[in-house]
Amino acid sequence: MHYICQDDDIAFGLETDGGTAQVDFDLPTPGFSNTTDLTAEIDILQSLRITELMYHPVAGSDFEYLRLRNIGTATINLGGVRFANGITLDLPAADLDPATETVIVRSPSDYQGLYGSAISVLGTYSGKLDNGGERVRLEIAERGYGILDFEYKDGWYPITDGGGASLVVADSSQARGLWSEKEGWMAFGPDLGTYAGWAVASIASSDADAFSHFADAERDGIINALEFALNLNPNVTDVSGLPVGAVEGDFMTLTYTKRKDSDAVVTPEVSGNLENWASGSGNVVQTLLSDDGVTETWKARDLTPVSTANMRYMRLHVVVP
Ligand SMILES: [Ca+2]
Ligand SMILES: [Ca+2]
Ligand SMILES: [Ca+2]
Repeated sequence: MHYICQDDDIAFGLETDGGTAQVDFDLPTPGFSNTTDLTAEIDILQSLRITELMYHPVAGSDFEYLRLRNIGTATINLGGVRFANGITLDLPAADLDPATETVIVRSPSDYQGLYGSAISVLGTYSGKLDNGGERVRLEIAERGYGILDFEYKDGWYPITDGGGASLVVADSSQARGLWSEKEGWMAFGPDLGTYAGWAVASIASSDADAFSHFADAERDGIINALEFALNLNPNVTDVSGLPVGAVEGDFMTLTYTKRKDSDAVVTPEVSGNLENWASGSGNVVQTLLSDDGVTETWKARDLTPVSTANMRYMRLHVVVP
């Protein structure tokens, strides 16, 4: 008897065999008595959710990951749960406690090299998350019950399509149908004001070593920390955007562009002997030349006249946490 549209993957039947109460079942029960104990399956179905998809990392598919969360109140065991479409993986028989997350990845070493080990890696999947979007199915293998079955799209949030951001579910307790809708997801961008966020979003390399502060993968002599602080490009040899020194009238100047709103600290310093360096208002005066919202360009001027000194030098002191 059908009198309303049913939800996907929700069966409808008599609460007890031979009874009269009619209820929605969280699990269909073909071949079983309606009183079969499917508590474990129901817990998984109601509690296990995909909460993040990094399907198109800047650095290449080895840096993909998919985050899972137990949104329920009971510990669930993931044995018998599998990814059956898009990527394939039989999850190991590990427990996932309530409000706990884990990730599955394409390459554990690359994942941990770039993102760290704050979230444990549960398993390594085969295949890739298609950069153009595709259907992903998470199911209870033995019974074929769909936990989540959805199609994500690269066009929902272009910044997730190789722009450094991932797809994160808007609300992990939302209706399962929302996994297939743009409204069910948000773009989660890295914090470009931190070195780690900038590196994840900016460095196009499949080599985990390329992400360190001191790496210089494209060999332009500028280490990543400086590429970050001065808003340069870590993937190409920079020919413009570098600090420029000059003598204006009787004073040395150094004009430089730096990233705004970052935790890098860029300080112009002056010296007469390359040994003792000074900074601050008694030694250097700075003028803001331009601000485009992302970067600021400053001109620093040495307060010691060139004509009164044997030698004058200027440099930028850069600290990147
Ligand atoms: Ca991909
Ligand atoms: Ca470089
Ligand atoms: Ca560069």
